[in-house]
Amino acid sequence: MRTAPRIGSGLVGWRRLTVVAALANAVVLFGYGLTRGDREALGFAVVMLVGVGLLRIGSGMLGLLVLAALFVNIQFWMFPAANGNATYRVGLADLLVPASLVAFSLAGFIGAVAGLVHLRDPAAGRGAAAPTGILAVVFIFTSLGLVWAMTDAETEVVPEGALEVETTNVAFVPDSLRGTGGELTVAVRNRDLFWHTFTIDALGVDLTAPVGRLRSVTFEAQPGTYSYYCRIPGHATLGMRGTITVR
Ligand SMILES: [Cu+2]
Repeated sequence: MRTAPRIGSGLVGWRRLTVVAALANAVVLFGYGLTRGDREALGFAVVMLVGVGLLRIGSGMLGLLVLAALFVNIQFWMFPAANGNATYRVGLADLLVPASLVAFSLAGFIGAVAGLVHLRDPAAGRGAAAPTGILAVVFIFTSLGLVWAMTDAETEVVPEGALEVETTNVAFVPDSLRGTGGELTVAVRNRDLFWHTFTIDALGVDLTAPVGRLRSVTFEAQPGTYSYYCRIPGHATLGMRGTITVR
């Protein structure tokens, strides 16, 4: 029997597709995390590699389950961002990074699910896995490319008189805002790879800001001090909170 090329630790078929997709995701996440100083991207890259390591344990079921869950998670957060960024003509990195993560995660998810279905046969998908993976990646890039090509570029500007906040490395900058009572507008620019929200429970404010995008919200506020935070699980705990003082 011919030995398969040693990509993905000598795995073949669906398992190799899963590993190649996970490694491709890890490379993108590490690259983005290191260049932008994005801790969350680095964390995701590490978890991806842990998932690949788990494939070596027993039948590999745990690894396939963990990787399938990670791929779904990335799809869930990245697809709207990739699609939105294709529409809004943001910088190339903010377009290509989410797009490639979505593409690799779709390929990886197919590999992981097929690997789970054929759990007893680790060599399953020997002929089908590579073309399937390539098709998945081509499909995503073609769809997003069409969205990009068929929509007019729109620029996002900070509304007149708005208070500006940036989200960077899972933190609000600045973490304190001042405004005068009545109608207030806050513009939030997301500089991270993951979604954030600008949420003020007391005022019913809940703005979501996708990757690399600017979003603004206008609301009424009586004089007082209000706290704002990001409601994405874990972000407020990591320090994503601030206060707005209204005079
Ligand atoms: Cu957040």
